[in-house]
Amino acid sequence: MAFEYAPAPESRSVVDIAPSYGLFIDGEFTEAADGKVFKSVSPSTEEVLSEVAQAGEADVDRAVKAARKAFQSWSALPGSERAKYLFRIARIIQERSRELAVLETLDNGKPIKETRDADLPLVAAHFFYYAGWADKLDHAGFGPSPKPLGVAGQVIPWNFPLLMLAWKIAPALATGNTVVLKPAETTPLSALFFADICRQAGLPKGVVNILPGYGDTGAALVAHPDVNKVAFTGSTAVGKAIARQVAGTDKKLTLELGGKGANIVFDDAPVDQAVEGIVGGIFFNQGQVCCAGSRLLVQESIADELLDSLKRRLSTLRLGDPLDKNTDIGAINSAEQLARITALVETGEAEGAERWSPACELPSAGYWFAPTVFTNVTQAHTIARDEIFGPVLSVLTFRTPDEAVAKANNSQYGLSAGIWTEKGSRILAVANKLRAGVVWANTFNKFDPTSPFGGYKESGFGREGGRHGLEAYLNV
Ligand code: TXE
Repeated sequence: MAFEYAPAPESRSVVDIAPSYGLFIDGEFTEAADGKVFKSVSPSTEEVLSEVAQAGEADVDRAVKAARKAFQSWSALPGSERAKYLFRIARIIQERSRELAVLETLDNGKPIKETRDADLPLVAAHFFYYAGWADKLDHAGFGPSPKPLGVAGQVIPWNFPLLMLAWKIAPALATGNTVVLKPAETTPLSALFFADICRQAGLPKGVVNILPGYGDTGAALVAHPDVNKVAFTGSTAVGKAIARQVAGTDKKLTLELGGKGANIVFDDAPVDQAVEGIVGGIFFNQGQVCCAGSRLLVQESIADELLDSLKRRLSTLRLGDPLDKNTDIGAINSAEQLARITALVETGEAEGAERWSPACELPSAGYWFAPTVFTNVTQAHTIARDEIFGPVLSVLTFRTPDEAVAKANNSQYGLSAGIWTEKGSRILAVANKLRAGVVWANTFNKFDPTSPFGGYKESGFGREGGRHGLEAYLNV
């Protein structure tokens, strides 16, 4: 989209970032027992934003004990009372959404346009939605008086820090559980800001505890004997390790893991609309989205025309300062993620796929990757199979609907898919054959708290969102 004017960038002075943050345990910010800290860095500038306490085993134990103690009174509250807290949290998120959007953009690197218009409204919507369930659990179809599980240990990734927190915390609290949550090591700040919102909302102490740290903190939380429920979103490798860790215990588990979504464009699709959907499908959040449409399957007869339009459209995208309201493509979240993307793209070239990017200048500091399209891709190529988790689209072609379905399903993953066609009957026929938890038709990457989200195959199990999302936190 071409812009006719350039409004001033959103200023980082909108939000106060403290030079250091503690762990949030039992309603208080506190140092780690062993005094360890780590730095949170802005991926668009490599500037240190803040120093954050790093939780160790002793802190995990303290937080789980606080959550256990709080569980007694929190779970005994009438649902209507728990709802009031959730509504209050949702309202404060709305009131402070400018601060939160800027903070999230600084810590994550994603464009302010996205945090402002997608992440933050969805975060608030999630708390409103589950607040509405808190006093209706007896009528949710789970039988009489479903009971909360106890203490939920939740581990989240860095691609949607606050939204993943909302997906985990809102249903847990609505159902009467208490929470210990570990944010990702590269994006702890919005979770700590949320801790402050819990205080502002008067949430009883210990109901929500936030423990920044690395993978070992997450592993200690998962291993804690007094955690009743583990909810994880992250890589398939770590998800499998957690499943092994939890096996043989009585902990309930939900896993939301990687994906390799197919965006299927039939020859009768409206090309301009499809191009927008393809761009949003893979370049939203720099492609660091588990349900990204990272494989474009286009019907052979329109492949040339569609690719021409797509390349023209990609040439208009603006990459750069994520705080600039005109920016479409922000920074990659970390040096590690940039290295993973770069390695997979090099593999794609080495295996013979054809690489294309629009002309674009990358800033000298920070972690950046230009939007990239691979053509001449076959199903044997690594870039057609592995999750890249970056702004990289692999294009394959097909001739018949059956071939499209077979190619789309030829994946270890099964999280998302998209279908572009004018024919309603084809949408239904194809959608029913796709082994994916979410199938969009003539749109992509649309989210709603009422809608359950989750995977088939190695994309994980359990559903988050909607009525189904309650089940993961209840004994029914
Ligand atoms: O994931 P990790 P990373 C995919 C994506 C990406 C790759 C690696 O393909 O390129 O994973 O990303 C915590 N026990 N996704 O390394 O390590 C960790 O601290 C408990 C898809 O960032 O899985 C962080 O909080 N916790 C994905 C969280 O797990 C552990 C989103 C995710 O980190 C742990 C992110 C352990 N042993 C990456 N080890 C999606 N589904 O959206 C790490 N963690």
